[in-house]
Amino acid sequence: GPSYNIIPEPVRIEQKQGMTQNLRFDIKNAKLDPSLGAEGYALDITPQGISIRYADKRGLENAKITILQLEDQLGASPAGIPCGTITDKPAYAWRGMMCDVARSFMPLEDLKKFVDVMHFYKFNVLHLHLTDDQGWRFPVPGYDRLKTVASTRGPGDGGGPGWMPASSGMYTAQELKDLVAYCKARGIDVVPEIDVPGHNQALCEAYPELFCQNPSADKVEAFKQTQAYTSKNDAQKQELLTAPQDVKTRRSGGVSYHLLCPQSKEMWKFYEAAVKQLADIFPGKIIHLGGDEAPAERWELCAACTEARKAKGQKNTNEEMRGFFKDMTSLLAKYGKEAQFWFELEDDFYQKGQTVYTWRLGKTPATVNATKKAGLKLVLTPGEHCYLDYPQLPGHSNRGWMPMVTLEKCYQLDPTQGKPADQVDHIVGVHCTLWAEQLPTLEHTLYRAYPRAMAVAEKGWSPKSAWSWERFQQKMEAHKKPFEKRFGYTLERTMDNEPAVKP
Ligand code: NAG
Repeated sequence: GPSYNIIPEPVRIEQKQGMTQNLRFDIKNAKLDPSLGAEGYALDITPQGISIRYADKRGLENAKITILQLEDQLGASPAGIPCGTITDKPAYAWRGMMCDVARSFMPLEDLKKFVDVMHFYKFNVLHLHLTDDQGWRFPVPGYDRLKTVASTRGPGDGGGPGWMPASSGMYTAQELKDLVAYCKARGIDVVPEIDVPGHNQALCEAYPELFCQNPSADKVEAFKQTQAYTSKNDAQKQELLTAPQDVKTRRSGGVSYHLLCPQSKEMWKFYEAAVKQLADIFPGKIIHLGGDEAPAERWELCAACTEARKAKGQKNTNEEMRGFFKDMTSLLAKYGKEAQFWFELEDDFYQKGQTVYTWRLGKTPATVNATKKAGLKLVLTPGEHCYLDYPQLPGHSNRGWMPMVTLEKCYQLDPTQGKPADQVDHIVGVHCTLWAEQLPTLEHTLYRAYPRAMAVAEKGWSPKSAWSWERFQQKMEAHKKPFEKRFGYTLERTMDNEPAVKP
């Protein structure tokens, strides 16, 4: 029968005779044992207390978390919990959560609370989405308008879908270094993201010269005759032809047409300074470059881009995108960093060996195959299971368009994709997103993040043989009370206890 209420479920549990009320351990007696495998640990739970073996620094952290969860269980059953041994290590090396501090700024203290909870479920990557249309959140020396212009956003237009409370704020470099240290102490890596070449209206308001400039009147007239233009609605038509000098930090969700101009020297100078700054703050190897949702109409229209495509023999804007990603990747390499991207299925934008994320609804099976063929590594963030900004209970707001992602739907994530191991050996792990257009505070974010992230955590950690939806639900129920005590935050999700989005 059920023994330990541990999420994610350990690889192996051997129950022994007897019960214990004694979960004490002496960290000085913990034994290093690399044979347990990366991040692995083993616990011997006896009436005399617990002894620990661990494979590495993270393994020791994981052992401590498991013991905390056992303490919670003992708290609920004072007669004792069963004796036994636990031998454990993660199925996947990458278990991440993305926090979108660009759409809604989150003060450092709140970010640390977000980290505390993800740590409790053995996530090991914090992905910070630091820039987007709605805000720029870290300083770059010499570019003061990032703070005075790009880090401030007014409230969204009107109520209903697309409406967002105002949000302003920028971290100092020192605050971000504090966060990195806080995460490091808990075995968590931090991956910063700067989204290029789209998703950048905040930057555009501050520094319009980094973006494609308006095309000539002739070109605009000709463009107006094309299907690409006539098929758009009036608002889209207007946005598309707005001069970068008139673009404002975006106050709704959606996709911006304004792209960085790969032909702008100032643009490369700016990103060199930005990458240098990120390299100074974040010791990890990775910088996520976004790369999602960058409609290419303005590259098509831009005189400088058109000329450059011709000169370089690029047949179209897809080839231009590939070239741009390659140049950005080289810029990162100068600072010892590797690029990651949100995968856009339609096109072959990436360099062999790079890591991309599958995210688009319905696209994951095809993406798994395409990335395997292209020699890419893959992080699983399918919208159907891992987009935790989506509603979790029928009756919760879907913001006008979002699909329902119930806890059970999250638990249905299968990182093996039901395929033979050699077809999915490029999958490095699982990742949740908390896009924050409609998540203005930590409270809103945690409400949507949990308990669903616990399901994703189990799928990233536990082997298939240890998965059980029935058991998972029981364990989640058992976590509710102690979770509230630990984090001062409820795991109850009802029809009407979601915090409202207020101005
Ligand atoms: C996606 C956008 C994201 C947005 C989210 C809302 C990606 C890679 N891009 O379309 O900017 O916040 O939807 O769920 O997810």
